[in-house]
Amino acid sequence: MSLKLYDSARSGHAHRVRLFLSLLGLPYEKIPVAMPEGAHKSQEYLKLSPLGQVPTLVDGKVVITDSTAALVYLAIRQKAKRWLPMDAEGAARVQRWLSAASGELYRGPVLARAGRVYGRDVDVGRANAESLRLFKWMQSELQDRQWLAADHATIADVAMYSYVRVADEGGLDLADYPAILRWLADVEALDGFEAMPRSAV
Ligand SMILES: N[C@@H](CCC(=O)N[C@@H](CS)C(=O)NCC(=O)O)C(=O)O
Repeated sequence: MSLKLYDSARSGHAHRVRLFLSLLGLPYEKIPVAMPEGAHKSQEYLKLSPLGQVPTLVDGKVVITDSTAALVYLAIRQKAKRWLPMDAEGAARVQRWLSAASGELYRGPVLARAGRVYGRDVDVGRANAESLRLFKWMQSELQDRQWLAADHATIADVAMYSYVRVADEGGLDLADYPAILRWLADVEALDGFEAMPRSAV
């Protein structure tokens, strides 16, 4: 098996990549990284991922240490244009959401959850405000369209899904955003969908 994923079950960043591998039906070897024990900062793992982050995707000699980069890599590797349109406008529309996944989503729902679930020292007010801004934007985008970046599912939807699904673990309520709830259900109905594990809060 040439694909290996250095993984952590409750990491939404890792789940994004597991979800896409599953949607593509690609076999891979899963290598758990024991984050609570600090395995992601071990000398051995830092040789692979210099920032000591999970996930890392390895394909033979190719090492990819970022979840959205891994989605792009897999889509192009599989020539899966459906998941990553290659025309200028289509690619830019997808990239907008990959940026949001590492930007607004991270500063909002990801940090809100990290504070509640992992006891990380976060500015809760700021994370909540960022989340509100993101959810309002997603709600308005998804009101008139089924998917975030195209008229079909793309890696934009895969990148945004995992942490929005578990937003409640960060104390965030999606009840006021029916279009987001409908979109989550649409992602979950895709062939090959794999669920994001929940944490006890
Ligand atoms: N930009 C990276 C961020 C990944 C990330 O922040 N992973 C967390 C686990 S959910 C991590 O490894 N944190 C440890 C650290 O940043 O030192 C990606 O998208 O893969």
